[in-house]
Amino acid sequence: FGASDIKSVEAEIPDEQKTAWKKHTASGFKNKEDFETTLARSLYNCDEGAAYGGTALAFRDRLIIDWNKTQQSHTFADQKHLSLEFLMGRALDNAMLNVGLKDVARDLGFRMEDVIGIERDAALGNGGLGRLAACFLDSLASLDYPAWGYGLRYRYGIFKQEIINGYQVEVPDYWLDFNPWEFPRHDVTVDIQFYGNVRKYNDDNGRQVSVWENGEIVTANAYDVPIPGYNTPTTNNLRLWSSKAASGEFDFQKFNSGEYEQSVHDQMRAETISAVLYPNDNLDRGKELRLKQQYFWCAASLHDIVRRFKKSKKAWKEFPNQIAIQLNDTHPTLAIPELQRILVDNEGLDWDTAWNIVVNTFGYTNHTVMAEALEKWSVPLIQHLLPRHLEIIYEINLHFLQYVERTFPKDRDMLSRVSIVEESNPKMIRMAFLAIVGSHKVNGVAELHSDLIKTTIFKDFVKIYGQDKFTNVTNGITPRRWLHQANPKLSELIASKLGGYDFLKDLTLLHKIEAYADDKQFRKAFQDIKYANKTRLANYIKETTGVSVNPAALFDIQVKRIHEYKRQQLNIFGVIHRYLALKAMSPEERKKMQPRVSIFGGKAAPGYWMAKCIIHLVNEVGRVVNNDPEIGDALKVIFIEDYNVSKCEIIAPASDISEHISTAGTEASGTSNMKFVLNGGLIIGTCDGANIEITREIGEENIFLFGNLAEDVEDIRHQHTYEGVLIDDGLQKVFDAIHSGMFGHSDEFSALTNTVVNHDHWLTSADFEAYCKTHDSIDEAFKDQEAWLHKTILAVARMGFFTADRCIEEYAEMIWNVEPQKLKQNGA
Ligand code: NBY
Repeated sequence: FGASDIKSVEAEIPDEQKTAWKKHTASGFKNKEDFETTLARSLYNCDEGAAYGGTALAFRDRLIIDWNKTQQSHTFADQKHLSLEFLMGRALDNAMLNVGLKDVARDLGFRMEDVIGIERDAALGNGGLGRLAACFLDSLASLDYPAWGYGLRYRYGIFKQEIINGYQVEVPDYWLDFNPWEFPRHDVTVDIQFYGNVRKYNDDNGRQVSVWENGEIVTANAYDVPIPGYNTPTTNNLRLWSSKAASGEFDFQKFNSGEYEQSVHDQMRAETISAVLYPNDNLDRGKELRLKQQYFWCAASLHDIVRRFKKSKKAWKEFPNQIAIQLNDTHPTLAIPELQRILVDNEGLDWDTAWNIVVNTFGYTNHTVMAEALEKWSVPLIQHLLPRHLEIIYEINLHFLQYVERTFPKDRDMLSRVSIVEESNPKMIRMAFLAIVGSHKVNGVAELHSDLIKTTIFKDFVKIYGQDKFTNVTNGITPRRWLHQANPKLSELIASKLGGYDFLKDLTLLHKIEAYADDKQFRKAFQDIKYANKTRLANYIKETTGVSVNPAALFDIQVKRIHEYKRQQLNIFGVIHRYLALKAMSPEERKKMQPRVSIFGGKAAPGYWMAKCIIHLVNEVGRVVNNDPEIGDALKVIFIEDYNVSKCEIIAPASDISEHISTAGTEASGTSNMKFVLNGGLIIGTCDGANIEITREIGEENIFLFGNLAEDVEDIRHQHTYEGVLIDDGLQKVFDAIHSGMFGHSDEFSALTNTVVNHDHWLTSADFEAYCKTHDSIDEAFKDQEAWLHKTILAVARMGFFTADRCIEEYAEMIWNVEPQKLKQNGA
């Protein structure tokens, strides 16, 4: 927190509080002076900001002890998670929960929520992919797996979203002012090379050797973040790399020869590499700086991994038995040619031996089938930035294509279809293909998605490698953060029936609350908790938007990145449809309607025009509807600004219905669907991603599914192309209302309506009627609160499968071949 964020509270602190402070801080600070010097303030002049600082530092010190023990005991064998994104959210609450001292912290005399609320989110990610990485870290530590995460220490995380006059405005997220959760490791640095040239010579044995030289050097500095497991001393490590200009003699020479300005300029150029998180989700932009980030982080991480392995003095062939590296999407794919380069060029292994090690080390997780999101890099760009890697990629491709040719001698087209090098102008490297060729396992993130990758984008690779290389690990979420931390009262209610909190480590135990689905008292308690959570969200909405919403209304929530494939436009068109219907009713009829609050939240990538139009429309509809005296509580439309992890912790427990309505076949899995159901909300969704497995687990009578199926989407798109789009009657009325200027100048939204009329790639019209009807049946169902509660309780009871712990166990068994390593109590 910056000094300016802290309102200094001069008032005397009550005596009990001073005592509590002293008692508590005793675990983290030697004495009052120690505390004061750490925080540079008087103990008796302490506001929430200082309370946060003190508490965080105290808990951090607790973590360090277990962290050191864990790192000493996990010497060399590790899983490594390479992810460009870790969407961690806040750490303090989680640290207190995992260390089991949350109650102690309550003694401090502050409202814990206020103290916790001071912390800024560590928002080093865009959306589901980054959050998944964070949930996996929590599960790995909680299950005692020796594992490290490797990422980039962005100076600016995902931008902060402000809504000004209904439009999204992006504000930089400078989050590092005060971050007690990271430890700079001044002794851990790696020099990373870019550009330069490749020199070849023959060594004494006549073997050709390649040397990559004369490049520009940037230094990677390590910052470590402790990752505490729940109810275990295991504390793993997240290592984030920060870029700095290399500070070798070279720089001093420059400095001494009077090139002071140049040397400062070099410094800034180097620091740019880890400066900012690219804010695109599911879109590949091909910027040079992004490629630099990728190589910088892959190379630093691999260097670190290899350095640790070499200390073990084991033979190279042991490398894949000691180390498993999981690639979170294709962003870390350069790690594949980089490891090959290290083994061949630096360690002198022959190509095939090295390649065998590489393939057995890596696993690749795919998160999308959408063409626009599949990463490609132009050959001239790679040639310029990483000349030796390009040679290696070509050689990998040569060996691969020779194999394909031998195996499928008659299928000449196959070679160009599967080639890692796309023969376009300029030529492009297809990163997903490189990731498949360089990994021993490839997985999708939900059953439908894993099937789709095998039958569409990676079909040929299934022919080449066989079915066994391709597998599925359906995503999950950590119940520690997403149930216990976000919804402590529900967690407590469940614990009261299950005789404790074991379910937080074995979520399948939840099935035991099925027995209470018909229990009057339990239902009442469950309902009261939902109402309290909705009230908390209503208060937050009032504070931040000024709009009053009734907690008794049906809360209908869609929060996620804004994307056409996720179809927030379908939702807002549906809301307009409802508004028009309400307007056409008599006041008596309107009174009979189920009151609703439609809540939206999510960021649009700054360059994604259509997504920004959707945000604008939601805000304009809200402005009109919320101020329409005829409508009152019957409908409210809210856009929650700057949706992020910590806001999700307030939002997820407060839904009656949440929306997961992507065009079938486009949402790889989705994970917020799991969060909402686990917190006692039902969902409206398409047959897409993990919705399908959620339906299988909780029962189709407990979910509202609608819309065309994935297998029919292509045919419908074809129809659109050849016969034009048929606009649904109800949707036409919505478009007419928009065109009439009801929600402001209609030009502002013409892109949104035109795209539906012209090709409707996302099937907004084709699914519209079914969508609206399903919402009508939700209104009906909600009226019978007892039946509704029955459904929600059963749904919660059956969500055990969707814990991230289960994912980690599946990865460990199918892909990494590793076992947990429990710390002995004495820490040995
Ligand atoms: O990953 C999401 C999927 O859309 C979602 O269905 C799935 O549940 C989740 C976890 O598996 N993907 C996602 O969040 N992707 C990104 O955020 C992302 C970020 C950057 C880039 C691509 C995708 N990029 O190319 O820069």
